[in-house]
Amino acid sequence: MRLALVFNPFKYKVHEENLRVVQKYFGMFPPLSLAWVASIARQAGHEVTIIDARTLNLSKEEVLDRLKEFKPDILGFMMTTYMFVDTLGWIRYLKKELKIPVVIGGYNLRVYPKESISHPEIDYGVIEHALHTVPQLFSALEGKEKLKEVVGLVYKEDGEIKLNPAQKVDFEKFPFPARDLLPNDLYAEFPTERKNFTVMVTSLGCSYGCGFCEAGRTAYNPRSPMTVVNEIEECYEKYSIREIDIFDYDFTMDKRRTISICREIKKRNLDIIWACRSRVDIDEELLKEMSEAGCSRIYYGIESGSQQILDNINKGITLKQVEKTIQATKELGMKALGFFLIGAPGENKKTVKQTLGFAKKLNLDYVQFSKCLAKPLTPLWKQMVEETGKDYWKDWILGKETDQALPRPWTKLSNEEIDHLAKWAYVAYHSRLSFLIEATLKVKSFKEFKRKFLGYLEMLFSQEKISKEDKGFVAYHEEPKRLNFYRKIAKFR
Ligand code: B12
Repeated sequence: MRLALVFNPFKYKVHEENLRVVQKYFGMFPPLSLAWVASIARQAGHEVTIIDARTLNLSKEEVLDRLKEFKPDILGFMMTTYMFVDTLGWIRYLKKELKIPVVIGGYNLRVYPKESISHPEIDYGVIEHALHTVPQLFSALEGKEKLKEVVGLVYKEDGEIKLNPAQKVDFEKFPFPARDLLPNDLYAEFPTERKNFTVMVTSLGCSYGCGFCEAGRTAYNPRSPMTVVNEIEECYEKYSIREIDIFDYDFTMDKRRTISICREIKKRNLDIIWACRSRVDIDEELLKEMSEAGCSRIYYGIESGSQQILDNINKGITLKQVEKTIQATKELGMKALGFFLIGAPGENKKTVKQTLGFAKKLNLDYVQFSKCLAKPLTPLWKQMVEETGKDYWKDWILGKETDQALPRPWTKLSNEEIDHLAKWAYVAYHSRLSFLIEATLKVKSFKEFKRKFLGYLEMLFSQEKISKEDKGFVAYHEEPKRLNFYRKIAKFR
């Protein structure tokens, strides 16, 4: 079979947790989920292409031209809950033109499998991982198996939507993502220092139970240190990658595994810098190993400067732990980023002030103030659905709901106040003279300076007062020249 995977651009949403300007400058990331699907399908003997229309800034028509050239038998898309409608628009257009089956997968399928494929343009849905499902589905489409035997599939038969439950997978068994199908030199994120840049995932799941997170209490499924470093080495050798952001929910969850990975990176002498996400309850021994292995940034889930709020969201950390870990991180020469929530359960103006004050005291290199949201599968969402009897996200997937800011019954702050406070926190944090001087001195290239300076100006002068729809939204691209080159090649190929 010939499979074409399309990663479509997505617009800013009013219901988003980030402010528009933050979303715009976030970065250009590789469509990693699709790269996993591609390598799994290839391993099973199929031909695959990935069209990263978001990064290449391709229109629907341009993607259609490329698809006509590739001549796929089946089209595939990755679905998140929030961008479902954008992707559905692309599916509608391409399906109408190409008239071939469409398969979707991605996180949203875990939450709303049947609703997701209820749209007539979508034929199949992979509920969880592609590892067993995709090879089996393709074999069924080739007439070698029956659809009812394909594990983890949701499909249509005799006018009915049928669901075959998924099987557990061993993440260790996944092949490396097919980065050879991606324009690796176009990717970057806001704090990137080196090129080429990529993202990696080395473990699935998280055993903690934070109230705002959908990954809470899901089975921890790590890849072995050797496999992780083999993938890093492949990135280094084959794709000239020199910076990696590890997107695991909590990369330091298993201290021994993390230390083994660090030691293996050092042993292989890979001149690579990397970033990861971590809880703050880790120790100096681990931080030292990470710093020696090239870790240059750690993104910490700090969430709040109020102990009461931390307890309300079941974070299981103390403000003292935060201070100690951030100080140790910085002393070891790594940059520290803090993720904060605005509008968490019990939040008021005073606790937001405490959060901003705490962030300033920590003097973090980067901060992100996200608006707390009842995301599907989170405890906050479960509570909201139970109390109101209404599931906004389900209706959104079914096309019955518009994009809107959702109620936050757990705080007395209004949505407008939360928008305003998030914006105020960003401006106040970044406008300190000491921060501006320090940040400028740490900048390593003109490109990095330009990106950060433009982002700062936009944050100051063109942020909307409250979040609103933005139909003309385009994500920031720091490589317009190279992008044009790729687009030209695409045209003449
Ligand atoms: C890397 C990443 C990104 C990258 C790349 C996205 C991509 N398409 O690969 C970037 C930064 C671009 C990104 C963007 C966004 N992301 Co993201 N992302 C991730 C992250 C950290 C890792 C994905 C990954 O590789 N996981 C490991 C692989 C093995 O698992 P997987 O992704 O689930 O993929 C498997 C299956 O789902 C399935 N599958 C997935 N897609 C497809 C497609 C087909 C055709 C098939 C057959 C199967 C299939 O097979 C895969 C292999 O087994 C996850 C969190 C996580 N740790 O998983 C969030 C996550 C998926 N992202 C999320 C969100 C919200 C977003 C954004 C909306 C954020 C934003 N505001 O911009 C956008 C939307 C992008 C879009 N087009 O919809 C949410 C989704 C929640 C939800 N309910 O839908 C997650 C779970 C993070 C979170 N905790 O909030 N993301």
